[in-house]
Amino acid sequence: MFEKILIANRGEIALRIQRACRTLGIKSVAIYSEADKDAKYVKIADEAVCIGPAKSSQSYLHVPSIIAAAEITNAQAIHPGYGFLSENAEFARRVEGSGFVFIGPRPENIATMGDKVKAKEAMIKAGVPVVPGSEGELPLNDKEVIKIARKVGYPVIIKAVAGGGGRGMRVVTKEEDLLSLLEITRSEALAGFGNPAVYMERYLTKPRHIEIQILADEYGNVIHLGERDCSMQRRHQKVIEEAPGVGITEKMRKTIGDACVKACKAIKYRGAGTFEFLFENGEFFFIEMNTRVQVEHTVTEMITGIDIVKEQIYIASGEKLRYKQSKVVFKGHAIECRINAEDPYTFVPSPGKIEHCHFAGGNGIRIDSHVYSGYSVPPFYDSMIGKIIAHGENRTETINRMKGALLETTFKGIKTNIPLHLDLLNNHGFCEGAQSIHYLEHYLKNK
Ligand code: MV4
Repeated sequence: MFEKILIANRGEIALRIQRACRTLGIKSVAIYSEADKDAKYVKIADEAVCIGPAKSSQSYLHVPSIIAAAEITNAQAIHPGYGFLSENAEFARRVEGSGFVFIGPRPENIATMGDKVKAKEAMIKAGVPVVPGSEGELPLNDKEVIKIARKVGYPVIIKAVAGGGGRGMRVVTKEEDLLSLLEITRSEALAGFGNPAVYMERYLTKPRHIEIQILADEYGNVIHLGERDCSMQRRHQKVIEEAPGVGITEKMRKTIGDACVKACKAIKYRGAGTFEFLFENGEFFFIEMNTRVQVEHTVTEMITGIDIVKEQIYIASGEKLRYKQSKVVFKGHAIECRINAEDPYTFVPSPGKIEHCHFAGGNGIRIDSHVYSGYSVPPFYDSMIGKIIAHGENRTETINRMKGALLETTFKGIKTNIPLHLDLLNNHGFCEGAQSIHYLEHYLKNK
């Protein structure tokens, strides 16, 4: 096992990884930008290294500074968290090339999944159901593209091969619009990702976003930890996530989970990973794979009792997977509310000094947050300041617990989206469950 790990991230996930290191008795190194010097996890870190100014490109994305911090502190491994460099294959290669262990997948797997066409091809080969669409990237010949779209059937969606997470996509409802929207998507892809290649899929009009968490070790052992429903989103930012998914039967979970396990074995995947699916009319369609720990990993942890970050560290240290599939049992229901420093109705960010704050507690409530009374939320990064996770015997009990936790929680000095969460948890449609990815945006429009 490692003696010291460098945490190449900030905010609540830096604290989350620091906690996992303490659990395992591993020393950890916090890196921080000048804007994060007052973060509590920095102050209580075993060691902390300032790696640059507030701007991410000069700190949390600045590879030489991060590698240098690992060298001067004698860290053995680097955990990238989520966002920033977590899905950058070149970073993973440079970490390993500098003699450190990258706590994550093999660089080749990160690169494959970063190319959405290659990712889909790998899934088709492994028997995972994908959204029907073009075979690979679209040709440059307009007539060919028109033919492909007719075959796929309208509405279609054009996506950037190098995109993902909702960036660089266009829905086309009729043939007249196809070529102009194709051109726009290609030039945006080139400008945004340096790669103009695009592909096409049939556009699913009312899907849910269901994702499967997997864990894989170095030796080809793989398990799945069931699904999460992440359909409650606004502008591709998830707001509430839950596990298990309402209406996802044991049989469906086993079928799709086993398919993901088989795919991991086929591509020799290692580490934690998530398969994203669109779920419509009882069918799963693969869209993307995330090769990192995700914000919403917590709901899976609550219902399985498995510490995903701890397992990432065990896997990276070369241990055999410590759980067999038959030992993974799902207990109760969990919901996560992402707490953002923002206006709950306009969504305008609300950074600044937290004059005072108080978080909920009690049975079945978990708080993952790095903020405290007197802390100033810097304006340079994501507005998420923490997560409240509720766990209960069933979904109703979990919703009730979460409402209590939101009522107990107070923030003075900054605005948060807690009022929005309370509105949603009292909303009939939310309480019914199994809503599509468009539900929250429609709800907000009608309010
Ligand atoms: C789609 C889709 C409908 N049909 N693909 C958006 C994020 C990216 N991961 C894929 N996305 C979508 N792909 C087909 N063929 C609808 C979306 C989509 C979406 C997906 C998941 C969560 C939220 C979403 C919000 C809008 C659109």
